[in-house]
Amino acid sequence: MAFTGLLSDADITTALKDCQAAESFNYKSFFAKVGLSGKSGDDVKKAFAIIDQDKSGFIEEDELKLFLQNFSAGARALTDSETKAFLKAGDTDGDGKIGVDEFAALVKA
Ligand SMILES: [Ca+2]
Repeated sequence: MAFTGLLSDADITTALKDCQAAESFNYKSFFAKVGLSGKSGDDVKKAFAIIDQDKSGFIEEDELKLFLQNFSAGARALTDSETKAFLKAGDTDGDGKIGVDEFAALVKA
C-alpha cells in the first residue's frame, strides 16, 4: 500500500469504509479519519507526492478523481461532482489543479 509506514492500515480501512457510497466523500472527515490532519508538514508533503502520480508537482483533476485508490487499489473513483467539489475546495489560486501548499491547507482545514 502506497501509504504504508505513513498512515495506519486500520485508519485507512475506516476512512474508506465511511465513503464507500457514491456522493458520500467529504475531504475534511476523510483527512481526519485517515490521520493525515495531525501529521507533520513533511508527512503531508510525502502524501502529496504519492497522490501526484505523474510527478507534475500538482494534483490535477484526473488524479483527484482516483484519489481514494492511492489508499487502497480497490477503492472507488470519486464521482464527477465529488471531484469538482474537492478541486474547488483546494484550488485557492484558481489554476485548476492543487499545489503542495494548497494541499497542505486542505489537509489542515
Ligand atoms: Ca500531477
